[in-house]
Amino acid sequence: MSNKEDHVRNEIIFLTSNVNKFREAQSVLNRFGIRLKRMGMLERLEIQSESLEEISIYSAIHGYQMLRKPVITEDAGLFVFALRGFPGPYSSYIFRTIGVHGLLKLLDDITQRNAIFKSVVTFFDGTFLKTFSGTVQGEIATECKGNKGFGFDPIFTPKHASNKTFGEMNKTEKNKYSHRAKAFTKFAKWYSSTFKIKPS
Ligand code: ITT
Repeated sequence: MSNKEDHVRNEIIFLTSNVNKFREAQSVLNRFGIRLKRMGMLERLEIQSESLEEISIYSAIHGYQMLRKPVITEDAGLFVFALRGFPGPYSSYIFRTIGVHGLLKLLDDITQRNAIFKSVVTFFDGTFLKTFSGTVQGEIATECKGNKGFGFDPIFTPKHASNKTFGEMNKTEKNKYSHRAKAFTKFAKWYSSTFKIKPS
């Protein structure tokens, strides 16, 4: 593996159960002529850890070992300053349990609403193990706004985006600011220069 032809011939498998993440990532990679194929998370592929890097790298290594094809994994989280970084690596669990409204409730009467979304993308093809991260600063809105996107999008207002939440943005607009778009752009730059991929 890892020779140029194999990478050009094969798509990269993005191991994720989240279709929205997949669409946002593919939209970034389209500009670079890189194709992804989505595969749901394989069983026992995610570990619990306080580090997005650790989770993402573990999933990529184990995903590659099972599939023997180039894989990408991404772990992302929302870090709220007033909650000392919570829910961070536990974002998926918190979203499934207390949800967006539960998080808003934790911030009742709190005026310092700064937060960061972070994404860590890992690529592994049996030879190259690379991680790329992206962050976006913003604030937690006081109520849900917009019905686009997924997860905590309706309550996250990125800086310098005219007060709109991610939930009020389409994919293209969200990708101008998002943690995911930043991490995948870094990956795409590295991948296309390493494997000499030209936009199609
Ligand atoms: P996979 O692990 O299968 O890729 P996931 O949805 O569990 O999918 P993560 O663990 O990376 O993805 O993300 C944790 C949670 O953080 C996710 O379920 C969302 O609730 C939230 N999240 C991550 N990125 C987000 C984004 O761009 N917009 C809104 N919420 C996001």
